[in-house]
Amino acid sequence: MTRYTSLVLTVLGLASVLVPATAPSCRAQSAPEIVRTPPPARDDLETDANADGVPDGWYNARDAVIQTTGGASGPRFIRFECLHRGRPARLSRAFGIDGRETEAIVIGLWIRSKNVQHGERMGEEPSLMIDFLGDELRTLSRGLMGPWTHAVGDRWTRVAKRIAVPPGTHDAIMSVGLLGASGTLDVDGLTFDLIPRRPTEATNLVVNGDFELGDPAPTYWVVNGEAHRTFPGHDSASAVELSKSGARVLTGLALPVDGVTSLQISLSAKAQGLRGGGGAVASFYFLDPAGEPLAGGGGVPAFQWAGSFDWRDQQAVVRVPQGAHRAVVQFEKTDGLGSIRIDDVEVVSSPNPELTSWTPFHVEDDVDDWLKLPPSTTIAPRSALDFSFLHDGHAGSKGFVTAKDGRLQFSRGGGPSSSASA
Ligand SMILES: [Ca+2]
Ligand SMILES: [Ca+2]
Ligand SMILES: [Ca+2]
Repeated sequence: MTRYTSLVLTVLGLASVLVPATAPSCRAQSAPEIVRTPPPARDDLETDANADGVPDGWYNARDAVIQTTGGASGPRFIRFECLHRGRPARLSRAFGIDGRETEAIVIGLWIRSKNVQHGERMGEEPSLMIDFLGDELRTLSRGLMGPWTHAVGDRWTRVAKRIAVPPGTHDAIMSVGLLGASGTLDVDGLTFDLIPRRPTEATNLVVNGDFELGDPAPTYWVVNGEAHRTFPGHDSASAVELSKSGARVLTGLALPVDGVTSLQISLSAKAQGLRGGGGAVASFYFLDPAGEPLAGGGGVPAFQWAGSFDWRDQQAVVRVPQGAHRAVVQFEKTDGLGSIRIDDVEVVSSPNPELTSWTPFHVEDDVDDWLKLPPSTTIAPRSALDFSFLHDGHAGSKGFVTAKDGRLQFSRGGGPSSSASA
């Protein structure tokens, strides 16, 4: 059975759950609207009051067993265990979402996996899918998390994703599990945040500066040299960690910096055993309107870190050079000694943060268009602006590198090589 058919069957099976027995088979125009329960803010999978072996609120369990110790959030969690590829180990949950009021749902969960082998068909991989249903339970769109493969090991890993909700949505059906892969997948501590359909202004030019979004690589960041999200973060679930030599993360600021005098960067950092002479650095790189690095192309340092220290808040102001159009902020570890964790990154224009206030996620172009970098012959190989590691082969054959849905892509289609998204 393909993933698609199995989902259709799931949906059909659910029709009886979602449509009350007394309702006519079609949603009558005059009938009062049925408001279904929204998802809980969090579900730690701790309760099985009716002792049916399935966490309360969930159904459609297959090869899913409640474990009573060792959870990521409270002792209990769900283990999917399956020896045979093609057998869809899973668990499902349905809830109401009013797409007129909710523009997105942020789903977070703790996962870990062992001995995972893909199923024989496409899509038979550990993942989470959520279908948004409109009138007459018609599927309007599907959101996906995962597949969780090599990037997730047998340590609890936090994944979280912002998934757009179509305006006509009434209900959502979610399934999580191995979904056709063999091996073991553990799941705990789900959170559901409904984002209201209301524009919210922000002055922070960094998207996902708190590193809470990631699946598991941090969304909206370019990751290189085995930089990765780590848990816990600074008063939060997640931060980013650089430990190997050459590990770096970078992101383009959401808006152009023409007319901006200076940029103020603030963040929290925690280090362990860094080299004395500055084992890790935070820098800005500035690009002209053609996407070329400004004269010299070198980074403008904001922080240099050395030694060991507990979480501390830091702030610096960096002048925007003449002719700069775009800016990239980058954290890099220059050698293999020690490690550094970074969280709560905020970059605002200085002295007036309001100068570059914007509405994240609302103006499609703001997010999907940033970091469009034309090919350059002047970028030093292996420097921060050398994006060649994103190229699959003939550089430029698929268009410029751009961002879409939080991942880097080529403007003429196709994703970057695995090093960018893994
Ligand atoms: Ca739990
Ligand atoms: Ca139960
Ligand atoms: Ca964080």
